[in-house]
Amino acid sequence: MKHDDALLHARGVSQYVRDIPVPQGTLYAAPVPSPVAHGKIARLDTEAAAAHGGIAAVFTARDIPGQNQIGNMVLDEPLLAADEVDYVGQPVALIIAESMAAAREARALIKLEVEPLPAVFDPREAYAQGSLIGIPRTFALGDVDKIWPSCHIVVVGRADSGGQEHIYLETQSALAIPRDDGGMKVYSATQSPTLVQRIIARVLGLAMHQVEVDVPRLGGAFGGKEDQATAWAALASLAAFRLKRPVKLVLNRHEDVRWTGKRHPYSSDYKIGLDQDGKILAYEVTFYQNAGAAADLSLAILERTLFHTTNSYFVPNVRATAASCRTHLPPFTAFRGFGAPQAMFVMEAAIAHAASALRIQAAEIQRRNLLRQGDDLPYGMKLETDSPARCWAALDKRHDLAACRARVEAFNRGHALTKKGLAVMPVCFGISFTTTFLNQAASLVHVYTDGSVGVSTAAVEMGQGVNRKIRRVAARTLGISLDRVRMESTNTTRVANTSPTAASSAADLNGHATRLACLQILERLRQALAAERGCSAGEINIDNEYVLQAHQRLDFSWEQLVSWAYARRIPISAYAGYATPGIHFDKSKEKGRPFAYHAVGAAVVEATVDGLRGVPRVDSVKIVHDVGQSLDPVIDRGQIEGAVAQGVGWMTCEELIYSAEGKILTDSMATYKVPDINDTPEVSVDFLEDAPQPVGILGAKTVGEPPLMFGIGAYFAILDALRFLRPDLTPVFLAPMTAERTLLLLSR
Ligand code: LUZ
Ligand code: MOS
Repeated sequence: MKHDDALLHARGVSQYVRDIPVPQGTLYAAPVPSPVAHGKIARLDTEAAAAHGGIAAVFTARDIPGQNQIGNMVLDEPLLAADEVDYVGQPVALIIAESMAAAREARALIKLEVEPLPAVFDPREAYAQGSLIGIPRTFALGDVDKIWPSCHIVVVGRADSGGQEHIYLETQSALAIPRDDGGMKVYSATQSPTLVQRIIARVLGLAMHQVEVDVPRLGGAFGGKEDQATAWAALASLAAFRLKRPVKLVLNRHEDVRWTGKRHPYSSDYKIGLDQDGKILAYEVTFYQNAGAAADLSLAILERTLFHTTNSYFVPNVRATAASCRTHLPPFTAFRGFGAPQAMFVMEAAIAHAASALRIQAAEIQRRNLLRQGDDLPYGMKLETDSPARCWAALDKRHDLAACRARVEAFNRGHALTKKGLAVMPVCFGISFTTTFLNQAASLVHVYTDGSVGVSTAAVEMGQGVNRKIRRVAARTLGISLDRVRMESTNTTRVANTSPTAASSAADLNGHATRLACLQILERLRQALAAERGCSAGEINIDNEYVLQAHQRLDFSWEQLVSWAYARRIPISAYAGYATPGIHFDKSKEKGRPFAYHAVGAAVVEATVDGLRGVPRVDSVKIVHDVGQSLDPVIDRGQIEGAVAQGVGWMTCEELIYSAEGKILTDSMATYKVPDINDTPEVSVDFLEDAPQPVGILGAKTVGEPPLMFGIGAYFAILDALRFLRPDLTPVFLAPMTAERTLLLLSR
């Protein structure tokens, strides 16, 4: 089964926001970025630029009719800098021109003088200066302080992980078209149509019903368009509103990489205590999150870091503290995993450190401490599945971990300069938005009189296959063929108050809502037909495009049924909402049941290091993942493979480098290295057998984010190989483990 749009993509005819034919008179917008990381705007003179040929207007903060504020969770982010700039790349003005090239060219004519102020780029430094977003939070279980003295060993250390650029293929884009009544229709490449709508309304001083946001599809997002599509859509709308002409804004790759947020870099301190047998007794950790210059989603991401502090392990005594530190870099934002990968990296570092101190395999510690059903998690929830241990066992059965280890050691005995390494990486990821109220969705289902079906939901298709999954839900619920069902664009006038397509939840939430809407239509059809045939509604069913009565197929097709129903004035459209049941969280106690369920898996990662050149290579990632009863195994497999490549990239080759002035140097695909076809490892995926899921839609578990974290194993597999080359090496936990870093470690 293919992705819904596979044929369109392959033929190059799929329309992204930038491909939508623009109305006549469309203008183009180019933001003017701040050249310095922190400073006071002393002079901003736009006259020369505005007078230039082909330039329609130049806007600054003074031209904003509503509020100059695009903050979502915290109101700390201007659309256009007014008095002060807080990071290199922050928009200070907007040039509108007849062509994109003219708009970009005119940037050179803007006279911007900034009096520099001290800037901070390191989260620990920001923390020391008291530059925080919100107040630090602590999750605790048991009492770590009481336990340290009774531990057989206690190790302390530091672990740092770098940021990660999303490299969605489609860069940030928006097309704003003024409506005749003063409102605005906006095509936006966003995961959060309602957020874009709300912020545009705020910036323009309009009611939300005057702003319509439509999302045809995204060319990838990975979290980068959860909060950060907003600014570009709002800028285009500002210009369209002022000039009463359509305005298009599309960032090029350099601009996108320079100006937009990325995964948060973290710096963390850990302390872990174990008994003689490798049982973890206590774990204490402090996370310093580099939030960048504005809150964006940092506090929600910080919260998910805390939720995933101990990953797949049961630790009876835990104290985890996390601080969001404000620095002068572009605001960091959501990225697949949303703070959980950063936490899991630290936990694995602590385990690797303890393993080397205890002189046992890390995998031994991992296995002995895997969460079991009923175990307490540090946030008040008990684990409701035995999948961590079952996935580990299935992985061991499928790939024989002891044999893998023996094979690696045999290879290493036979090779002096090239060494292999191995790491197992279990993942246990909570499913639901941690912000409980976001766990809702809605669906609008229209059945047309020819039997075809159109479905609108809050879900945004970004290549992850959510459209196909929801189509499957509708087709299965109605008893008709998949071809009958079409997914419409995501549009705020058809489905309002959308939660972002995020948190791996879109198929779950919107699938449930679609099922409920389809059931309404089905029930009306059954009632009407039962009345006509003098039977009970329960006897009527639709299966395989035909109506059944008491399991007997009638000579009455779906198509005949719907036109029959329409002629009897039975409504064949329905709207339904869905809210995840049974979830809650009390922030005053940091306890609750925040997740509907946990997504679980385990992987074994193998790597090879060339000891002479220092080049690491991740050879394979072999996975057993619990997807429940997959809604679409091919899509799930694709999601897992892509996530692994992204996780491995984050841990090995993707490195963000900034100048001392806070300017990103790795601002192109030539300098920022993502895994390509040659260095993506072999990925093998098996689904856990007999893994039903009562909460997910039609028994399926979600796959979006969790498999990214299998990639963390790549770091530890390389570290393992390095220890064969340099047995005296003290383990360092500083990701990514690039070729440069590997070489430096080997040569020091
Ligand atoms: N976005 C969000 C997310 O707003 N809340 C979440 O809990 C979340 N989790 C993962 C990815 N995006
Ligand atoms: Mo996300 S990190 O937008 O699910």
